[in-house]
Amino acid sequence: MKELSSLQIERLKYQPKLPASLAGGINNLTMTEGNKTESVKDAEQIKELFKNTYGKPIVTFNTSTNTEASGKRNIGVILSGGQAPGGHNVIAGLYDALKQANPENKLYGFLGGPSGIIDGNYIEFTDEKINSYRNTGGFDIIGSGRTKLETEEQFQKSLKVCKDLGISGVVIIGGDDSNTNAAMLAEWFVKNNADIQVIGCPKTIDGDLKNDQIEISFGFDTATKTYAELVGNILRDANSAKKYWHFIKLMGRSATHVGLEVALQTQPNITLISEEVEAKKLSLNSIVNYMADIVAKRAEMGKNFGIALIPEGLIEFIPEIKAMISNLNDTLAELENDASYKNADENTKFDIIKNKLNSEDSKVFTSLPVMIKQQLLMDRDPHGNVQVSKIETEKLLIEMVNTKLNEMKKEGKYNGKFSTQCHFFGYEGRCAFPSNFDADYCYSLGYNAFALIKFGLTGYLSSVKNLSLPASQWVAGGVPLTMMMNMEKRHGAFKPVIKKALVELDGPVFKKLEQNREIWAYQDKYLFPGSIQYFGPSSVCDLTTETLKLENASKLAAV
Ligand code: FBP
Repeated sequence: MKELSSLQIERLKYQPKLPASLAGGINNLTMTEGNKTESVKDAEQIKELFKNTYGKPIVTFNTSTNTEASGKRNIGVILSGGQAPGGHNVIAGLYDALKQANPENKLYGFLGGPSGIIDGNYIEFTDEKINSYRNTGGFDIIGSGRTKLETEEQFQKSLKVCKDLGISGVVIIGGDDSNTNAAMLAEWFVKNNADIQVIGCPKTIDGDLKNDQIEISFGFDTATKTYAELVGNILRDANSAKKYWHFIKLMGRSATHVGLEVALQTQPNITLISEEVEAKKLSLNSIVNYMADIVAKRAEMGKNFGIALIPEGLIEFIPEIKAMISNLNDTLAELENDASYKNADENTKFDIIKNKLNSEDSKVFTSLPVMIKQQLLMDRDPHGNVQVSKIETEKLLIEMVNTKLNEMKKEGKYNGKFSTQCHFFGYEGRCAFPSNFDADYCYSLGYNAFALIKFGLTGYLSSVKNLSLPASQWVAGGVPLTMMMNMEKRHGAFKPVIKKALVELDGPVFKKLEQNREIWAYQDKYLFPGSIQYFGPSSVCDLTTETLKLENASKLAAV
């Protein structure tokens, strides 16, 4: 018997809430179809690439009084990409729905992410296994991975593995890249008459898999609450000791939803938003000047301390660096099989890159500190993304702000003390126990994924909406994956991918920061959210994020 903490024991007993439309039971559902759909962009190319799964309608479920028995089904499930709190509950919801539909149904879990379905590494879930993971964080029930499912060989192997196990439905739990995989696999299975459905579930702490139909990806709620607790604790420390500037980088590979949500929950002195940097075409120097100016003004007020939140993906949004990285990505793709580059020492590599980039990009690359150059040359992930979690932007900014302050000191414009601490909060929040919201949302997404399978759909993302209302009023259904796709350059070539949702600068969430940040910079209005609460009054335990509250309130106001 595994030893469990008191909280582990209590959380295993938590019964997640389902929307009323699903709570009547998996065999008592009706499905309503909406209008045919189009992809968000590049419709002609996406339609051509997804001939069999393009343009399907959005669907919603409701409870029906008729009971419809289900035939026997075997289903496979994959956890894909970065961990996000609640993944285990998606599997638990899927398992419960499938067993409720027919106790003879089987659920297989592919091990280690998408490579599990290719290589035939799997387990069969049992009551005992599922019951020991309910409402827990992490993806350790079957593990995860970032293999990109895209080649004919991978699809053929997956088909064989599914056929051998009698699997007729696969659920892929992942972010934008992993659900792109789901869309490709769904299309391939239909094209090859495989009779295997594929359904996706929206996961990522980054919160950038969202659109008009998907209000939020799971994990964002718990991860932001965890980071907000940590940032709140640091705010209190800074305000007590009054001697450090804390530069805190927060996860979120591209979008700054995490940074924005944490800022609203804690009200720090500086919050950088990548999307604003890009829209206003702010150079690295202008960002540094903005930060140094706040540090200097606070020093004049006798406050040689403060907190700055820095988005993980910032570097890719600074126009001159973004242009350089895009050129660098193509260059690295070209050099992929070049032995003289691969075997070269670091300085020679820098020189090769410098000479291959155009003169503007070459200048930018050369101007960066060695540490950042090294980090930019590291391997891309299998989806072609720069691994921004390994780029120490917080250190780069500390170094540059310090240099700027020294210049200001010489000019008599600054007379303070800039003593710093840097932090990176990412892995600290990705496997936390899911909040009640994520526990309920994830369980509902998994349960609903089986409903989509039961109604014969493929190439859909499980969707649960109306999330700022109590769970009983949530609306369950499905959205065609192709509806969210567009064409983007990856590894030097244009590929179909699910479009990432970035922070909208005219949206209510950013507006709230914009209206308050000048005050928060100088008058310390810090908030201390404390840790996630699982038991107690609903006003403390079931609260949704500021982002969801503000976005849904503004949608309602617009109706
Ligand atoms: P997903 O998009 O797969 O959900 O992962 C998001 C993320 O947590 C990013 O915030 C971060 O940049 C990245 O994963 C880190 O990846 P890794 O786990 O490979 O270090």
